[in-house]
Amino acid sequence: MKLIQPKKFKENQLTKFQKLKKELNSKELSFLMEAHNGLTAKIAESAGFKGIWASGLSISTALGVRDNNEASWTQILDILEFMSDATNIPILVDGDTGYGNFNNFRRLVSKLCQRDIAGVCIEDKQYPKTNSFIKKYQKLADIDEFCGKIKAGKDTQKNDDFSIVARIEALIAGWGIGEAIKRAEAYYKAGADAVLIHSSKNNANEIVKFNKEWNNRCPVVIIPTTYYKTPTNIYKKAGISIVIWANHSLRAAIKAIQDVTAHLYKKENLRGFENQISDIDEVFKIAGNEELYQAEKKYLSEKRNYNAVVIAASKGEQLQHLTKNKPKCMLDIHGKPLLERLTSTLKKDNIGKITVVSGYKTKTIESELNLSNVNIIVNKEYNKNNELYSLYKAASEIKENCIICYGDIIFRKYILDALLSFENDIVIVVDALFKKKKKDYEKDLVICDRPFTGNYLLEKKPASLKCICLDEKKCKVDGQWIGLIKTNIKGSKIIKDELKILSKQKKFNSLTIPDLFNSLIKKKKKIFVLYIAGQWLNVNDVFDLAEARKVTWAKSI
Ligand code: SPV
Ligand code: MG
Repeated sequence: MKLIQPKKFKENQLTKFQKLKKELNSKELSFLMEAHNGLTAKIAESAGFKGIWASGLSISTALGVRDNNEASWTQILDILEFMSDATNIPILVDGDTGYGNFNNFRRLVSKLCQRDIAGVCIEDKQYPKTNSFIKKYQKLADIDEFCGKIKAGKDTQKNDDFSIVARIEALIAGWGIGEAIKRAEAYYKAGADAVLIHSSKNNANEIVKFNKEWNNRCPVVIIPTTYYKTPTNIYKKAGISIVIWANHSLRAAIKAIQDVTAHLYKKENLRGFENQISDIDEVFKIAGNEELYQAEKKYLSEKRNYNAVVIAASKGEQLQHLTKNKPKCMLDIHGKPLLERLTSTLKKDNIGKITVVSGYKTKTIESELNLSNVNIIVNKEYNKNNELYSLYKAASEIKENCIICYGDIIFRKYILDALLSFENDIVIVVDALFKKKKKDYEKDLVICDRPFTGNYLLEKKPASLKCICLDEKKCKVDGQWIGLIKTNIKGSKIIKDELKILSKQKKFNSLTIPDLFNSLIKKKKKIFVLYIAGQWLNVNDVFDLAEARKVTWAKSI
């Protein structure tokens, strides 16, 4: 009898077909872990298993049907495709009895090869199959008919290294070792790459006996579901090639799901059970969210990767009784809080994560703002410090590409679009048509290296900031900073580093964002300017509020 000569494979360059072949033919004992969907396949791979058993019993059960070929083979194929796509280790699929005669099996084999499934195991029983552990008469297939099936499969396989494992049910059906060997011999001759000898005994005696007689004529696979206590050594000594843990993911899942379901049903609360289930981060980790995040950075337009930090801690003293119960950012503008209009403008431009630094009456923000994609950081001492301190509270969120803005402004979306199109490290938005008014507390007036040209669509090179927070009467002002900043990765770091330095100063609690700008300018850091001509507003007092409620564009943002 010809002995199988293991093929020499170059490690790391193996196809899934070759990987399974290698495990079947190697002298080492290896293990396949059951999986029944993409998730369990991934878990088997990350645990270190060299291959997966796509169990018919488990896939059927997970689909809510019986292991009697109730799920069609194409439905199983769809599941296998998910499992194969999710992993890099080979899958040996439980092909039951081959879903019909040789002809049906041929079609299965060619589809499995197309889907990168490394091998199939078929059992010598009749269609529709019955699970081997169901204690009823198990009718075996005719040997010649089964051999024809194996031959048809081997002739059809589109990949030379695809494996067909012939499963012998003679011991299950009570026909004894003699019949099992006879069948093994016939199947091997018909072209099977390995045989699987199945047993439902609670010890490995008949398996060991079979192997002794079989004497390694071709690789042998076993499924120790009932004789699971057998020490691995016995299999090694018997010369077994692969051990399959055939249903253990499914059984573990059933128990775990039953437990948490019962707990939730009874207690109507997860408390006390949280450590017995995976946390959501684990779910994202298994799903591979990190890869998507990296891919988004590579393939999506820049603006999708923006974070935003919105400074909305102050009460708005000038608004007097209007801000008795809510911060000014929550004042109603055409039926929606101002902050809702601001955050929805940000969301419309796909700003991924918005962090609002609240202070005064945080609860109103929490209860009245749509919090999807919005995270709130509370500056509890908002009345003892100034806006730079609020920004500092959210320093960890100033990362990568970031929008930083005051919480009491709204602006038309094209302003944000234009800002996001700048590639410079730090860019601020300056209104060149600011009204020469007005109030003592009006600030953020700026001088730039050149004035607004009046034709901002054609401005190729952005202006840059020379200084901010000036006394308008003393010098010629180019505009008013509207409270909106954009940074890229480098700009975010520059701002964060400067915040750290300024936070060490005694007067830090009194500092404003313009102080941060001036400090950066002193250090020769460039702050670029996007000039705009109106189409934004802030709400500092009742006059501003009245204007905001008058402006019609505010309704549509
Ligand atoms: C399966 O996992 O579906 C099998 C193995 O066929 S067993 O259920 O142990 O027969
Ligand atoms: Mg099965």
